[in-house]
Amino acid sequence: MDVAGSHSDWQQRLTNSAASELGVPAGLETIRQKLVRGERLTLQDGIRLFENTDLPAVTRLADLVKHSRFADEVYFNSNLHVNQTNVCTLACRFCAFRRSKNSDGAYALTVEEYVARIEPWADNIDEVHSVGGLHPDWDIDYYEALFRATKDAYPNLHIKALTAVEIKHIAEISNLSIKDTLRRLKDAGLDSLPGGGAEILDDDVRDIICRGKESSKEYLAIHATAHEVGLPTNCTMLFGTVESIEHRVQHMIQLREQQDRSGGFQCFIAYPFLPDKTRLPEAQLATGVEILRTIAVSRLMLDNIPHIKAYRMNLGDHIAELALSGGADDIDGTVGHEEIMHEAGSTTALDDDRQHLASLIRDIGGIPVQRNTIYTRFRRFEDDDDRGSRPPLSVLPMA
Ligand code: V47
Repeated sequence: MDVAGSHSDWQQRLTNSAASELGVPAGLETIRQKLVRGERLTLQDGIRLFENTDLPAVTRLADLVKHSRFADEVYFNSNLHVNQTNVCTLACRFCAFRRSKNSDGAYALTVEEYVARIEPWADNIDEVHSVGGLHPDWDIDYYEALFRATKDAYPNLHIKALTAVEIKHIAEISNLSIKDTLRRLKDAGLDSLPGGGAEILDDDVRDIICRGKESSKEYLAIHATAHEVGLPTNCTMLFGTVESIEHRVQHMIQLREQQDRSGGFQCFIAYPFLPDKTRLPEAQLATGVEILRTIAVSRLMLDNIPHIKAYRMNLGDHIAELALSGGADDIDGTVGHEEIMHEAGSTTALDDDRQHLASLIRDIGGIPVQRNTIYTRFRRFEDDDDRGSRPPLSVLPMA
């Protein structure tokens, strides 16, 4: 699977661009030259970018690469998040969302309840994004029924669901291989996998922040298998817990190498740890500068993952906007309902207003373009594209 697009086209534009007029400081000149020559950045380059205190220079380089690929366009989609359960057999220390099965606030949606959650939004969305806890009693039968019922009710809806560790859990309790699990879920209607759960791809760090979760190798292997069976996926990084800068760069390099092998990552999302109601008092937490630098470095390191998402449900509108000027090209979707980041302290407004997303994008000089989940259909968003005034994107002819 190749979602990376034509490397040579954007690389050529980058080479031809006015990069040399940018006034890149001496410390970054070698890296700029490598980018212009289309050379891969190394671990040391990544660390040097992180250690460079000239944030505008780093974000300018990232913005240059973003513009070489996508010019002024910035992408978003119309989607809804529905979490099928918060019951989880794991207890990751960074997670404020999970509950034990019989505790206050624990819930597990029936298939009917899940489908009913979508109903009020169905005319305005083309993607449902669903992740949840590792429910001790749900095997593949529940998820097959869930996806079948969803597709029966909303055939045009793209189902992006289940993180790698959920796939592992379903496979284990259903006595199936990862590949058979993914194949069966795909047959039932699953269209792609979100990127959650990568955290930091280092098993010592994982042992501190999410003991018992899938290993780094397993995260990559499950995504590779998804790519193999024809399911595109996203990938993520949770930063600002206990990891070092080197861990972050190594994380990006591992994703880059996996992408070389299996090619199905569509986008990368880096989000900082939000600490409310979590159990990680030793977390470093990331400042605004650190967040912007991390997203910019990801654009520069991940030369084979086309899209870099600034997830406003985690970052908030202000930082998300700035990230769009520093390497990110995507602001995710309308979302509608969100629990994971809001339980942990996010105050980002929950709305389904495409006008609002478009205005954030225009604010940084971008052209808002509505995309579908797998970035194969695009439509410029116009001022009169009011919420609810058009059929869902999936049934519109694309320009
Ligand atoms: O896997 C959990 C993270 C992820 C916290 O693929 C936290 O398009 C910060 O992955 N602070 C779920 N982060 C969200 C996710 C995602 C979101 C939007 C789009 C896509 C996509 C993926 O949230 C979890 C975990 O890594 N998370 N708790 C927290 N306290």
